[in-house]
Formats: sequence, structure tokens, C-alpha cells
Amino acid sequence: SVDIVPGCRYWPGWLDRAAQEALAEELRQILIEAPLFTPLMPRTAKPFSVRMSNCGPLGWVSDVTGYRYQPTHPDTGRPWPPFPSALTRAWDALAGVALAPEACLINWYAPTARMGLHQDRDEEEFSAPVLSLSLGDTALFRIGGTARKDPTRSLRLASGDALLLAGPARLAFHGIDRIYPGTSTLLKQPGRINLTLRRVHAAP
Ligand code: MD3
Ligand code: FE
Repeated sequence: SVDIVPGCRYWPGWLDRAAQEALAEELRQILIEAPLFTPLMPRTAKPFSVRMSNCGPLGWVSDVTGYRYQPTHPDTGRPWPPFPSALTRAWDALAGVALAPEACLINWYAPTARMGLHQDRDEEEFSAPVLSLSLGDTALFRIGGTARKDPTRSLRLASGDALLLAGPARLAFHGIDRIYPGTSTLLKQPGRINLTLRRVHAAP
């Protein structure tokens, strides 16, 4: 793996093409059970350009009342589907912690979607890392430090790439500046899926 900033490790091509195809097919089934929803910014109710779903015991949601993790889909009220085994295997291989993940946020980027610079701080356990897997079109990812004004560096995340955010990178500002449509043939439409595996609660 490659170190991007302290605590941020990168494995280009961690999933081979066959593993990407198998995971993409599992995600199609998951998104039938737990359809993509459009998160809204708290207070302003402005929609995110990224659409989302989740799998695992908990899922991240955002609506006009705030950000939170919950065990059910905000539109259907049903529990989130279980993790595909490929995700728990990736966590066991790369996360380097005994704590099991509790949530996997599924982000869907249409070619024009973006995610502004933000920190992930809705979890109570920051000692556990976040593991990201990318599928489909390449994205321009940006990561800085723990202050918004800190300098940033950019990295292209391609289909099959894995990124681990641990230690000082766990609370780093980060975002997605753009998608490069037509850079992958994995998905049946232009766009990108990012999966982030997370521990939400402190160790029992
Ligand atoms: C750095 N997702 O879901 S993945 C997110 O590509 C998110 O969809 C982006 O930011 C995406 O919150 C970036 C890489 C990533 C994920 C989580 C992080 C970087 C991170 C958490 C802390 C620090
Ligand atoms: Fe994030």
C-alpha cells in the first residue's frame, strides 16, 4: 500500500475485475431491498447531489433534523440488508482492528455529483478506521488535515481501489471534487459507487 497523508493508506486495484463484478451484482440486489434515497442538509433541507443507501446493522442518514445512524431505511422503514461477505473480508484484511464494522454507507455519484469538504464525526468511536472501496468511474478525491484551512492533496480513486483512514487521517477534511464519466465499464450506467465501512459505537 501507499501512504497518502499520515494515517491514510491506499491500495490501488485491491479488488480485481471479477471481485468488482461480484460486488457490483450484490449491490444491485441490496439497492432493490434498500433503494437509494436523497439525503437533505440539516436545517436548510437542500438535497445532496450524492444519493445514498446503506447495508449492515446501522446506516447513516441525513434529513432536515440532522445527521445520525439508524437501523432502518428512512423511506421504507425496513432494516438495512446485511453486509456482503466481500465487505467483511476487506475489513478483516485491511482495517487492522478487532472491532467489527457496524455500518456501510453506499454513495452513488451520477457524473455531475460532488461531495464538499467535510469531516466524518457522527460516530462515537474515532479509534476505529474507516475503509473505502470504489466501484465504477474514477473520482478526484481530496484530503487535508484536521482544520478546514489545512493544505490538501488530491488523488484519483479508480474502480477496485481501497483507502483506509485511520489515526490522524480519521478526522481529516475530505471530499470528492469530480467524477470522470466513461473511465470504467463496470457499472451499467456512467457514475460511481463508494462504499465506506465504519464502526459507529465504542467497543462493548
Ligand atoms: C477521510 N465519501 O462517505 S471516500 C463519506 O468517495 C465520504 O464517497 C467519499 O467522504 C466518497 O463520508 C470519500 C474516502 C473517505 C471516506 C471516509 C473518510 C475518506 C475519509 C473518513 C475520514 C477521513
Ligand atoms: Fe466523508
